[in-house]
Parts: sequence; C-alpha cells; structure tokens
Amino acid sequence: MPKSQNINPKVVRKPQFIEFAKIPVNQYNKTIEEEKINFSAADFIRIYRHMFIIREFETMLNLIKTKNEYNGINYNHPGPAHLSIGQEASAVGMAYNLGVEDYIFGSHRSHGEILAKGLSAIHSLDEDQLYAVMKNYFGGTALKVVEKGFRGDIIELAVNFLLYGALAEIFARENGFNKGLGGSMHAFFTPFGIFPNNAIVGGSGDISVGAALFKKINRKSGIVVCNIGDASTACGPVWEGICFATMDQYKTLWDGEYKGGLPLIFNIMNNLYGMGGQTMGETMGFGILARLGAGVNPEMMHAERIDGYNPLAVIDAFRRKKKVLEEKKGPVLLDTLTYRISGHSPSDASSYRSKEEIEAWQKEDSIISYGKLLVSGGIVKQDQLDTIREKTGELVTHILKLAVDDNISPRLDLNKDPDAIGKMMFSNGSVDKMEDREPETLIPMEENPRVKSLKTKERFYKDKEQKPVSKAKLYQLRDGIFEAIIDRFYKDPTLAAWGEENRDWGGAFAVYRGLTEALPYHRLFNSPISEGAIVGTAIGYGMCGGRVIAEIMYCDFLGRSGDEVFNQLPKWQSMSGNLIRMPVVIRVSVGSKYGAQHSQDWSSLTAHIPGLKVVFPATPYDAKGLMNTALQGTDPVIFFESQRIYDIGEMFHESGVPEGYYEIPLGEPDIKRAGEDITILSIGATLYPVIKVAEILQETYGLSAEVIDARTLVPFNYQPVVESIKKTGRIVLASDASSRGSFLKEMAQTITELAFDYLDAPPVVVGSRNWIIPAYEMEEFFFPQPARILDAINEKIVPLKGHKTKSDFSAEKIIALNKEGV
Ligand SMILES: Cc1ncc(C[n+]2csc(CCOP(=O)(O)OP(=O)(O)O)c2C)c(N)n1
Ligand SMILES: [Mg+2]
Repeated sequence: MPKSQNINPKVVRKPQFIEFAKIPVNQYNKTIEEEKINFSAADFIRIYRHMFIIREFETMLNLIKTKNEYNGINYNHPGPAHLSIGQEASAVGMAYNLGVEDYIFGSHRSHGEILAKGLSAIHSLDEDQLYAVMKNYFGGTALKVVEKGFRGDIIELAVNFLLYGALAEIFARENGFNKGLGGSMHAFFTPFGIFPNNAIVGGSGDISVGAALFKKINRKSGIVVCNIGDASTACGPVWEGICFATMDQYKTLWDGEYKGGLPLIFNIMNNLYGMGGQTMGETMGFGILARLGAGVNPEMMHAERIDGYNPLAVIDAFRRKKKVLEEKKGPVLLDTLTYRISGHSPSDASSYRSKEEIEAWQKEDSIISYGKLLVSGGIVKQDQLDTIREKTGELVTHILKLAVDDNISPRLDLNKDPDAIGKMMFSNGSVDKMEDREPETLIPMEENPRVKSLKTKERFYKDKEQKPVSKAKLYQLRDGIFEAIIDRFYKDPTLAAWGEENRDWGGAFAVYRGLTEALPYHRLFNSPISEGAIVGTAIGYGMCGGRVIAEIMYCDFLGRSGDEVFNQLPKWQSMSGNLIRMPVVIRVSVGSKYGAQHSQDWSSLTAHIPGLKVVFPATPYDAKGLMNTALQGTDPVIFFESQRIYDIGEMFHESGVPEGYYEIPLGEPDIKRAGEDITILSIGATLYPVIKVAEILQETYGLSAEVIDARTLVPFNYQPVVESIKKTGRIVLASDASSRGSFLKEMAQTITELAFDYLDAPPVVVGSRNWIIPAYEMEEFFFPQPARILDAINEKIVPLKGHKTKSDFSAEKIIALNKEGV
C-alpha cells in the first residue's frame, strides 16, 4: 500500500541537487582478437551471413518495387516495403543473443529484425524442434512449399522456410506467416518469438511493455525487445510505455519474486531520421538520443548509445543489458545508432539529405566493414565471403520464384469463401482460464469483506413485501460487475487488472472495492495516467497469452487511447491470420454530471471499428452475466458502464441476480417489457427513461410498448427486433450517444432493410443532441428524456391523442440543423 510509504515534507522539501551519471556513447572498443574469446569462426561467419541475407532480401524488394524485376523474375508489388538497407548490423546484433523465449516487437521497418530474429532462433533450436515448428504452423502449408525438391539439412530448410514465410506475407499470399493478412508492416511469427511489427509509428512502445508485464506477472523466462525508430520517441505510446515500464512500484511495492524491474529493452533503431525529418538537429531536442533515459528514473534506464554499424558492438551491449534485466534492474534504453541508406520507401527521392551524407555512410557500410574485419582478423578469406554472397543471391532468387507463383503461393480465395476474412475477426473462444495453475490470491474468497457483505444484500430491488429496498441493503449494478471479476480472479491465474486508482481507492467508482484485499500487487495495480498505455499494455499482455482487464476511468478519455483502441486492439487477431487470441476486457465508465469532457457516451465510435466486441449493460443481472461472458471469451471487449446507474438494483429479473456463475451470450438483445403497439430499442442507461415512456404510453395513450434492451452493440442479433416489429409495425430507438453518426443510426438503417415490409413508419432515432454536454442542471435538454421520446413518437410514428409536442422533429428543422452542423 502506498500508505506505507510516508511522504515526509522534511525530506522532500530539503534543498539538494539532482546528479546525473555519465551516459556511455559508443564506448565499445574491443579488438577482433579480444572478441575471439566470445565467438568461434563459425559464429563470426554466421553473423556476416545473416547480415547479408537481410541485405539481399531487401535489395530484391527494392528492385521489385522500383524495376519490377530481380534476377530475371518479374513481379509487381503494389503494397508497402519500408527497407532497412544499412541497418543490418543493428538487427543481427540485436537478435544474436536472443532465444525463442525472448520476444521482439517492431515497427513499419522491421523486415531486417524479423529475419535476424528468425535466423537466430533457427540457430538456437535443435532439428526436431525446428521441424515441429514448421510442420505445425498452419498445417505445414509453407513447409510443404519449401520442402519440395529441397536438398540440405533441417537448418537450411528452416532458413528457406523463414524467408519464404516472410516474403509470402509481404506479397499477401496465404502461405505467408499471417495468411497474407499482416503484410510487410505487420508480419510476425510467434514460434520464433517474433511479435508484431506496427505500421503506426511508436505503436509497439506500449504493447511491448504489456508483453514484458506478461513475462513478469506469469514468471515466464525471456526478455522483450521493443524495436522502434528514433522519431517514434516523440509519440505518446512510447513515452507512456516508458512511464509504465519504469514505475517505482515494481521495486517498492511488488512482493517477493515479483519485486524488481521489467525484462524489457527499448531498442531505438536510431537511423537519425523520421521519413524526412532529422531527429538530431531538427525535429527533436535530445541531441544524443540516449539522453532520454536520464530523466525517467534514477537508473537513467541504463541508457547507452551503441554503434549499430558494428554487429559486435551491438551483441556486446545486448549481452550486458540482458544481465541487467536478469538482475531485475530493467528496463533498459538503447540508442542503437545506425543509418538507412535506402529511402524511407522506394519512392523516396531523399530530398531531405545530401548525396555526400549518404555516400559517407555507404563508405562505412557495416557489411563491407565487418567483412574486412573478418578477413584482417584471419577468420575468413575474401572468397569465402564472396561465396556466401553468391549463394544468398541464389537463395533469395529461389524464394522469390516460389512466392510470386500464383499456383504455389495463392492468395486467400475470397471468391470461394467471401467471408474468409470476416471469420478471422474474432477467435470466439470460451476458456475458463488461460493457464492451468493455482491463482495467487491473498485470502480465500469467502473471507473477502465485500463478498461477505454482498451475501447480506437484496438481489432484487423490491423486498418480499414489494417495498423498494433501501440503498444500503441493495445489491447494485457495480456489485454485479465486481462478482464476475472476483470470480474470474480466483479461476484464471493469468488474470490481471490495471488502470488509474484501481488499487486501494477501489476503482474510481467503487467497482473494485474489496479487490485490494484479495489480490497481490502484480495482479491488481495502479497505472500512471496513461490511457494509451493502459490499453496498449493490455494488448501486449493479451497477445502473449494472459487475460486482462484494463480500465478507462471516463469514456471521454478513450480519445487518449484512440490508437490502441482503434488500430491495435481490434486488429491483431485477424492480422495474425487468426492465430493469436486477445482476451482483453476494457472497462469504460460513461460519466454524468461533469459536463462536456466527462459525460460523453462514445460507444458508437468503438462499435464502428471492426474487430471489437462492444457491450453496454443496464441492469445488475445483465452486467454480471455479460461480464462473466466477456471474461470467459478470447476476444477484445469494450465494456461500457454508466455512472448514472452504478447503484441501481435489479428491476427486471424477478428472481434477482443469482449468486452463482452464469453467462449471458454477447449479442442477444433482451425484451425488458413486452408490448404490442410500438417497439422501443434502447442502449445502456437510456433503458430507464425508455421504461418511463412505455409506462406513459400505456397509462395515458393506451399503447403497449415493447422495450428491447440492446445489451450488446457488437455482435448483435437483429432477429428479436424484427420479430417485435412484425407485431408492432413501429420502432423508436434511444440512447445517450449524440445522434449524428451514432450506432442507433446504424441500427435504424439495418432495421429498415430487414423489416421494411412490416414497418408502418420509418424507424426514428432519439439520441442526445449534437452539442457539448452542458452542466448537470441543463442535462435534461441534452439527453433523451421521456418527453422528447414521446414527442418523436407523436411527430413521426403515431399521433398521441392530446399530446403537446415541445421538440421540433419536422423535416424543416432536421434540414436546418444539419445545414448548421448541429
Ligand atoms: C502515427 C504515425 N504517424 C506518421 C506515420 C507516417 N510515417 C511512417 S514512418 C515515419 C517515420 C518514422 O521514423 P522513425 O520512427 O525514426 O522510424 P524509421 O522510419 O526511421 O525506421 C512516418 C512519419 C505513421 N506511420 N504513423
Ligand atoms: Mg528513424
């Protein structure tokens, strides 16, 4: 508990100076003779070969992109190819000491890193293991291609497999490592510890932290390397990831063997440029990038600049830094200095740098220099190196031939199965626990004070005498969410939860009250105010095999995690060819009373993004059942909770909220009130004003309304809604989201298509106004209130006898408002 760490004013107000230690810059100075202790001749030569394989692979890609031809093979590749010609020593040096249990993450420019890590993995595995990896991957389809007619050992077969899998992926072929759904900027191959590249600059900055957390929390061996570019250090996810990775609590508050820093290296592939912006001297102010470590923690992240043009200097640094991580003193920041001789992309005219500069770096080309070093050190003769180059050219030519042949390497057949990609959007698993071991908890669940107190609560909002239960005795919606979550914590040992004020405080809205007593720090902890990294780390944790609940305190703050929620979380399952799973639940609390930046319902934004499941319960029974299902699943779920109804009791499920475990399938709307004359479909907390509308319709106008609670936005079963409309012929839809572009509009449009023949009037949407949300005292003018919903029904669906309309739903008004943009 941070309470145990007293902050004494006498100490913190004392005058003093902060002292910075020296940051080493290019301090590697071993001779080749000295390195002979560390490397055999075969090792030295293997390093050369790996560098040259990368060089030739990318030279081929460059020629294919610019000339549509390599060694007599013609091909047009319209997709991306961000080449790293010049950076090979950095990639090979980085991967040299890594085993398959060590994970790398990358950027848009990571072909070299993938190949280097793959080649290093091939070297570290024995032949049986290697063959098993290749045979088991997607049924061995890629293996079959490279195995045909191959003569050589398993290691060379695996080299063929690696190059083919990567190239087929770049060319969007089904035999690619990710079925062609990842492509150049997203390719990965987890059996070799190669985790996703990322087309969003800096995207790996927080995801990789989640992977390191997975290793730490689940006591897995291996380290994580986050390979990102120098320009990405200005990106939010990178800074937030660094903050997340360097929190004091790992060293001060986490217990026993969990104490200590994360096993993570931020390896900045510093090629000195973004696309055209020069980081040192133009777009950043750090001068030497390694300086960034200085401000982050007292260890200065063990930052160093290393010469990424010399593979031996990089290997040396990684060997030393791995030790730092083994001593639990991570994370580490490496400024791996390198240079991109190729353009940012093949269309880059290099207008931002001089010819002289490029030539100067070419003169020091790492492969040529390293080759000379080996020759001068008596390790190899020049003709041996020439042979390696020649054979590599033949290998790359062979692989290219295989990858561009439509018969050998077809694409996913979308003519045969037009839904093939759609089927890969979700994994749709149902898994009690992600690993089979005892979950670590602090006390038996029955001894938990909140669990005990919930036993005394009334699980329906009225008692036996039909009197409303007092708030103090009422089982509330927040209790339903709590019960589902604590149950899973005692079931799934990998489950961890984090977010702002998650521990001690009990979650900002008391959903987690009682969890601090139940769980050690490494399973429930407070995060920095880093909404991007809260979600980004959850993504990394999930894709490595852990289940996680991350919390966004207010829906409005989703904007801060926009990239993670829109670009990362939804995409990695399908971009892996549906190989990885993403058991990540993001709890998002929708505010009220706090005005324009703390009360918005953005559920529609998330529902728009393919690859996310979106849930918005409105009752304690639904909240518990849906959270149970979300936590049983293997897909990313955005779980919205309205602050307006956290303390509401169960009003619909007459036997109350069950004490035991039950699931409610995602996607099934629920009829909360049966009726014959008009259907009202609501999302989230709007259920309650809608129920009021149904009562008024019945009592005042003699109309019986059928109220359907959507409960889930994605997936969604329209059948019950269509069945309802078959009876009623009318529908009004309501939710708290601003109506323009909302999910209600999507639903209204789909319903029109599905139920046009049964409708007597168009589906009418009553959302919130297209304004800022005003202060609580004016909220009634913003959110859909019963009167406004009745106005809409009266004006647009069925006249309500004697009803006096206040809101203007006329065509003129709709046109005028849209014209004004409100
Ligand atoms: C968030 C984001 N902004 C901009 C881009 C366009 N872009 C692609 S690469 C790049 C430069 C990245 O530089 P750096 O991080 O140093 O990596 P490098 O390209 O040098 O390997 C830019 C601006 C992008 N892909 N993502
Ligand atoms: Mg760069």
